[in-house]
Amino acid sequence: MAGAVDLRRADTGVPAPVVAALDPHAIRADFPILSTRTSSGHPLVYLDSAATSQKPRVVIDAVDDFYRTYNANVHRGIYEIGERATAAYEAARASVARFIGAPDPHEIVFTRNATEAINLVAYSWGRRNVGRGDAIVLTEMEHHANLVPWQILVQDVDGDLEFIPITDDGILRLDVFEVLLRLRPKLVAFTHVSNTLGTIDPVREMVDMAHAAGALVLVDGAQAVPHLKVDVAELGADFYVFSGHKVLGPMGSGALWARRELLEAMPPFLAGGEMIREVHLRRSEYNEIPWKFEAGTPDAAAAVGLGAAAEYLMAIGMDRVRAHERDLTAYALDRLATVPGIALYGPAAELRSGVVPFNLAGVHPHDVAQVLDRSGVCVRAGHHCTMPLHERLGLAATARASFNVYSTREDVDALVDALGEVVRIFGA
Ligand code: 7TS
Repeated sequence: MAGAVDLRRADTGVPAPVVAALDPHAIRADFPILSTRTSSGHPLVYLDSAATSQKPRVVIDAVDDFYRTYNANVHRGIYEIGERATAAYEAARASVARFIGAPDPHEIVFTRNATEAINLVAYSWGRRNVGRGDAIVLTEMEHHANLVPWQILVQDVDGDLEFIPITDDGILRLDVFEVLLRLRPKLVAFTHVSNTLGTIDPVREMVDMAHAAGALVLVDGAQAVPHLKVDVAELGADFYVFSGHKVLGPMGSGALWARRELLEAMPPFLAGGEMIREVHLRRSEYNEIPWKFEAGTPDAAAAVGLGAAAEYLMAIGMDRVRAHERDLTAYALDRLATVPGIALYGPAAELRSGVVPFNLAGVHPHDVAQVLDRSGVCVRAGHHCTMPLHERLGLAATARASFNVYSTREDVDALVDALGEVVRIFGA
């Protein structure tokens, strides 16, 4: 298959773990949904965590407790529950800051998701700093959320987009990146982890290269924060974004981290209440960061839930999460390689996060997903919001299994068994 790499020959050996092993079976007990059954009576085998993660009880309880015992708007109620809501919202910001190594909680802006965070930067920073003829460098593996906002920006300001290509096994071509940097781009924006191939990109190295060429760097951490220990100070990027719902948090929660000087210099993105200090009929003075970027009533309950998710994962330890997922991914690559007619895409287990895209010869991925669903196995099928990457690999679509801290070898075994059923039905 053009552009595809058959991983059956790849070395999927896993280095000896350097951290105490994590027991996903014990962890599963924290996730109520994982002990449910589908309407066909099968236990739920959830292998679509790259789309959204399941939620542990501490997160569900944090949201529930917000609404049951102290629901009030934040930053305005001069009464007990209003002050409690504000304190919980700001405590969640501090938890998120610690979780991703941000030196100052005021550098964390709550957003609805990664998409909104990227749009915030594209509209606010982008329209001030990118002009006619200026280049922005992206990669061929970006999610549409880290592509379309930049397309709109360069269309508006008459700038240019350039793309770092990938190798056939989904690794960024840093030799080409080096050449693209000679264009002196204003911004380099790339994903920390590919949502389709699982490739873990060398952020620190790319940040150093970009900074040496005078570019700022935005990292899309939507698929990294749930699976790796992320320390934005160590990575050295200028902007880092992620979605709360992929990292065990509620839907509608997410964050932008940026260096204080950048946030202070940026104009507001959305305007209205909350983001102002003083308003007159013809002009206003804006609030301090981060509230300058949080116009209107925020989803405070979701933010509180995200704070609980961050605390939960810090208690487990992200090194252990990574070790578990690396081990499980190696196991999945080995087991899936035994399915007749399967093609696996992406790099070897040690270079990827817990994402395994595949195709069965002669079967459309939507049909694969539908038959798997009959056995309670949830995978995503389609282009996973990476149409240019699929085009690059010469694929119309793929099926994708993706893991999280609660995923087990039994989940992988159930997937492999159900794929056997697909092969029987379609004679692949
Ligand atoms: N960036 C990456 C790398 C992503 O994987 C996603 C969502 C986004 C940005 C956007 O996140 P949102 O929360 O703002 O929508 N990725 C996927 C996926 O792989 N399957 O469903 C959503």
